[in-house]
Amino acid sequence: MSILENITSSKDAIALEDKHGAHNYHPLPVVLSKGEGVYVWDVEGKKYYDFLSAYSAVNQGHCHPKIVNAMTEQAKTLTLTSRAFYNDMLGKYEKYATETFHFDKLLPMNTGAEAVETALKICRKWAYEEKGIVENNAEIVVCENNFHGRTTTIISFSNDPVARKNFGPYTDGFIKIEYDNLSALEEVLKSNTNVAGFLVEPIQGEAGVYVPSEGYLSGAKALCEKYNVLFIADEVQTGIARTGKMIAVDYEEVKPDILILGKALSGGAYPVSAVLADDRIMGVIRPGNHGSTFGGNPIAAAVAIAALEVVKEEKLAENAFELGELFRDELNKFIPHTDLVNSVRGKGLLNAILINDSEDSSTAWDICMALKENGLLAKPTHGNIIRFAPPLVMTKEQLLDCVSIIIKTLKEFKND
Ligand code: IF1
Repeated sequence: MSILENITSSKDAIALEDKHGAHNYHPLPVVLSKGEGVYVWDVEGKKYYDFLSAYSAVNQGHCHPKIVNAMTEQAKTLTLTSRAFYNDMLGKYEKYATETFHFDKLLPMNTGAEAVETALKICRKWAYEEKGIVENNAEIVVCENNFHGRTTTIISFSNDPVARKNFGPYTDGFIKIEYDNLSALEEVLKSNTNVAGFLVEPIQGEAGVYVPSEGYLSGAKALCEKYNVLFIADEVQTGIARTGKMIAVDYEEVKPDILILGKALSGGAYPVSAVLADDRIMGVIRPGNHGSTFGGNPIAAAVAIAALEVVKEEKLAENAFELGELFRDELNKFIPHTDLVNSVRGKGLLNAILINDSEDSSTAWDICMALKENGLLAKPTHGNIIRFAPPLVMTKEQLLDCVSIIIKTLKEFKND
């Protein structure tokens, strides 16, 4: 009998994972077995609004028929060739995506972290071969409280002890500065001629949905141009219409030198990530420099085309913009009437509320548990911040229903 047949309860499923799986997450105690649009169902059949969207990977909604159809049709035809040979889907995807985001070239990868690593490698190689920095001396500027993935190099420049400690020795060549601080960036670019690039999240997601000051991104890009440094935008979480624009840097009309995409590039159906750049930068990559077994596979290509078409056809960026404004307006009307929430912040449908309690309190978690009971799934980021990121296909009525669930839950919450 297949193992799948005897998961009859959430309790069973949790026990299986607990016994057989590495404990690298602490999930909310809910076991999901079905997803459709903005809804997910647990093993017992309870229905929830999904207000996390798998960390902004399911922007197009769960199991979007167009994306699922593209995936299943391709899966029945040709799944993987490796890049040892050409396939008939990759070129189509590369053309569609480079025209969508206005770049000359795309390098296809699978996870966000792989795409970040790819961008770091391209930046360093450009620094040595085009900028003329002495080999092995390139520095890349990053921001405090960044999150760019979990590889050894990426956590080398993290300041989150839980993500970093006991994974050394660490990779050299990174300089950390304060986020949303242009003079700190100018200071380091003025005093260090070995800087190759500046890697930044247009909104810091995991840090707690920190939206930088107006003008920060355009100011940073201008400084990068002034000092011949590559502006590298990590839009893995903020991209693909999540913040109310196709990519978040569009708010300041900034064109990154290197653009990193992932998560909703596939609508959450399949691991697809990508690095985009113009020829003057991507041209440093030659055969044998970089790759991956699954990077650019036919299923990924078919899924990504469909996922991007859905974003355009269903005007998801416009919807995220409007519903985000509505969401923050409604919560800002409520916040003066509660001492549980200090503020709400975000752009489009990437938002978070700040809970009025210490970082190490369980209040944010307890509120998420109460939200779960009331049919809405969300999870705290750091300590006292709860991220709210529903699929972008949400309707106004559904959003207002979610707002009433959140307000009802906060009103009833007993912080004992
Ligand atoms: C976890 C959140 C964290 C990302 C940005 C690259 C990556 C991510 C801006 C790497 C991934 C995920 C990873 C997941 C939790 C989630 C996350 F902010 F989205 F909530 F951790 F910060 N750049 N973010 O946000 O992409 O390799 O995961 O495909 O690792 O716990 P990935």
